[in-house]
Amino acid sequence: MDILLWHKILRPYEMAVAELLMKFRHLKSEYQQRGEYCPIEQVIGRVKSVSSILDKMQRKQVALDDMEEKIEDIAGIRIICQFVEDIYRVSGVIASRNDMRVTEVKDYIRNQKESGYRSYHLIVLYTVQTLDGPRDVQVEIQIRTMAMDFWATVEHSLQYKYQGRIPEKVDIRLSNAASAIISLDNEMSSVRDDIMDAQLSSRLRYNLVEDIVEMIEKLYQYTTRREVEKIQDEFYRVYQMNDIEELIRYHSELDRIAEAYRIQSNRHGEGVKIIEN
Ligand code: 0O2
Repeated sequence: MDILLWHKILRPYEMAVAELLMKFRHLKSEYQQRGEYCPIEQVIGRVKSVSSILDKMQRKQVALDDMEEKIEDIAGIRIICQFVEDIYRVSGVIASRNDMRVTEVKDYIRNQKESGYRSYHLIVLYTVQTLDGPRDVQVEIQIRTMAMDFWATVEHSLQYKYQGRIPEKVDIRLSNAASAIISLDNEMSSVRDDIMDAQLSSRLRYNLVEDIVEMIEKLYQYTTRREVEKIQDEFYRVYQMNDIEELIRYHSELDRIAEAYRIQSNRHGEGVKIIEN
């Protein structure tokens, strides 16, 4: 039998997880910088431990030679969303990318598992560049709401504690909790528009203030201290009005002043434009 050099085998999976984590986190900040609603709440990733791989191989009767093909979640990314609708949006974004190829979809939301488990799984092929050349590795991407994640985490711990033989009364509780999670996700979806509005407006305020502060700092290099003081006082006055329309108006006014000095503020500008339309 060949000797398995586990760390060498797992290296490309580690690379895949690290790269994908970075890409999804970038995607998240792109939404935020544009001032658009971000369907991704949190992204985490892990490479399965050797013991967990061996357990799964034993459970599924997988031969060592077939491990990399049959154990599809050696590399795992988990994307947490606020709403069920966001899960399908994120899966659409993933399907449209050309740096990963979806090979399998398991929708445990529409087809809940008997255990009560709900989540949306994609298996993708992702290419990493190794010293030996390009390598395609399978990555499992789990997309779920915060509520689904809470349930899955608790259930996973109980499975571990009872070694897969959860007592009936605990099982009934888990099943009740799974139903409550469905109701919770449905309730949250029904106020999704209101929550999204509130989040966007708070993001817009954040972007505007960042932009304004940046423009004031740049203006300080071009105009007199007295002038900048006047501009800053006006900013604090407008800010205290707690009126987003006034803040947008002030931002445009400052933008015109900055333009006269040929100062460009583009760090958060995109977001401001999009929401003004
Ligand atoms: P771990 O320890 O989380 O890594 P398949 O042949 O496709 O049916 P497979 O490969 O197990 O079997 O795929 P599946 O069912 O999509 O499960 C993949 C992962 O989803 C699991 O990995 C779990 O992380 C999670 N999962 C699936 N079912 C459940 C469940 O009932 N409860 C919880 N808490 N998580 C679940 P692992 O390797 O089983 O576990």
